[in-house]
Amino acid sequence: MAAAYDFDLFVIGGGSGGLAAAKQATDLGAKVACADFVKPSPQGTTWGLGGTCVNVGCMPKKLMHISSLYREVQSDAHGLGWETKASHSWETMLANVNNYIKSLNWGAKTDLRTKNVKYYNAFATFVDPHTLTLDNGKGKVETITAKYILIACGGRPSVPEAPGAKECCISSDDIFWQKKPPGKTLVIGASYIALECAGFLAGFGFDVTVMVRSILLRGFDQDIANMIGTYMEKHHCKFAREMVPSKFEKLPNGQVKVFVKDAEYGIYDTVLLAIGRTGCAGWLNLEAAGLEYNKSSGKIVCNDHDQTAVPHIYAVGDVIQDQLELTPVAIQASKLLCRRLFGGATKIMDYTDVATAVFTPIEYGAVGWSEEDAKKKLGKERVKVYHCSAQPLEWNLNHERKEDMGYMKVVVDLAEKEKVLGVHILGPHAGEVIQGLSVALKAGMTKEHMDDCVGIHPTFAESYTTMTEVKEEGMGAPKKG
Ligand code: FAD
Ligand code: NA7
Repeated sequence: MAAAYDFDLFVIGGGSGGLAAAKQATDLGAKVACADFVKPSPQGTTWGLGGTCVNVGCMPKKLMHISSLYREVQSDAHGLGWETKASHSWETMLANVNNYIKSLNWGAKTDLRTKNVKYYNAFATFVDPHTLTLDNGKGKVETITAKYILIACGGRPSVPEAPGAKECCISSDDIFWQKKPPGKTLVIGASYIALECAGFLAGFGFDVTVMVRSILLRGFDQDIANMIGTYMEKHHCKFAREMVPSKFEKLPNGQVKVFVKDAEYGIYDTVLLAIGRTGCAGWLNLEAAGLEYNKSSGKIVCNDHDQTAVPHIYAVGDVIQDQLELTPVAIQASKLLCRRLFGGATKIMDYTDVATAVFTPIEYGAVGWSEEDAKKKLGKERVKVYHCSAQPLEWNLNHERKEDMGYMKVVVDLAEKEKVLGVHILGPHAGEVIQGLSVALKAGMTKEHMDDCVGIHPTFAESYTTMTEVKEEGMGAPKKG
């Protein structure tokens, strides 16, 4: 008897979530296909298989961040006896980063072929709840059916209403592929993509200003957000506070004139928008599947089993409403979903206490609640905050860094034997440090566990094992731990 559907699972989107789902499902014996198609950015940038993380997100961002840190590392090295200072080539970095990304695109495609996942380089839209059309953009249109459909189409950078924004500005979809050095740059937005991009551009020596509408790093611990701002300001990055652009105009020489309240604010070689991201659900003709989505966020509501309002249609990753937009989150949710669909498993995604890092020039790693969150959720009386400042050893010998400080904060619940609710670290390799602490936090660590732990000397992170100072209400960072 012929199968009722062409595929057991059809995945829309070959990014972090989609590829993980396709591979997990096929490993469990399902007949799987995946469509990935990249619509060019308004500036015409496009890329290969692998989604945001690989092409225009985590990977190029982290490589450029690491590259930019070498400026400070060289200055530290000077204090340790090294004489020379090297110069940086945007063009060389870009060519090498782009070639590396292309190798990842190739690897992703080979992976699908090896695992017998049918890959369509085509744009998918719904015809009915079990049927999709696949348009390869070159005249080939196919129709397929699937028992289960997984929407993993991610999101794209939002564009503000201000006239000229679309024509004059670039976004994170462009900067990692832009062959020309960006020059004098205005970054608009103050969340982590904005600050990370501003940070690495300033690190390369470009003249960079960040235009901030309200606060830095909304949703993150605000003491630390402000310390990042102070550090970046000291390290070659300017901030224009409480401002939004009202208009953009392209000048004949290609530069962009930026207006605030319709008065000229400045002229820039590059204006980079990083004002958040919009889900791509609006592209899928979801109405044909009987599925609704949030028209302003472009996202889909799912239950805790990743299931949409149409039971055989699921969604994971950045396209889900009100969830963390992070690669490992999309991957984990996808794998667990496919194990439930095809492997008889029952475990669902746990979105709590997911560790994250902000790769600003001084890195920030966090897991669990911020001080603000903890006090809002439990009340001020129940929350105690330990903190300390510490200086990485190598900064001590660099006279330009005498004032630079790292910082750590541990938020605990007084009603639960000082169970740790949140850990925050600001300093070198914060992402690496917080990853280990996130396991401990997940396992129910208390402050006593931290105190009982013997530190590794001399490291920056050892300060976690010796924290005694309690943060009083309204207190800033202590001078030195
Ligand atoms: P995506 O990876 O975006 O994949 C979706 C794919 O579907 C895309 O290829 C898209 O073109 C395709 N598609 C869309 N519609 C269709 C359609 N109709 N038919 C076919 N294909 C379609 N996360 C971290 O964990 N750490 C970081 O350091 C980090 N840094 C970031 C830096 C930047 C600048 C950005 C933008 C993001 C960063 N992220 C980071 C977030 C991370 O990249 C995303 O959370 C992750 O890629 C989401 O995966 P996804 O599978 O949901 O979607
Ligand atoms: P976020 O986290 O959504 O933050 C958006 C930032 O842009 C934030 O600072 C906003 O300021 C600011 N914003 C939003 N709209 C505007 C307008 N119209 N004008 C000026 N500034 C604005 O975005 P990101 O891009 O950093 O990250 C998105 C996700 O992608 C993130 O979770 C990653 O995991 C991947 P506000 O604080 O609202 O005043």
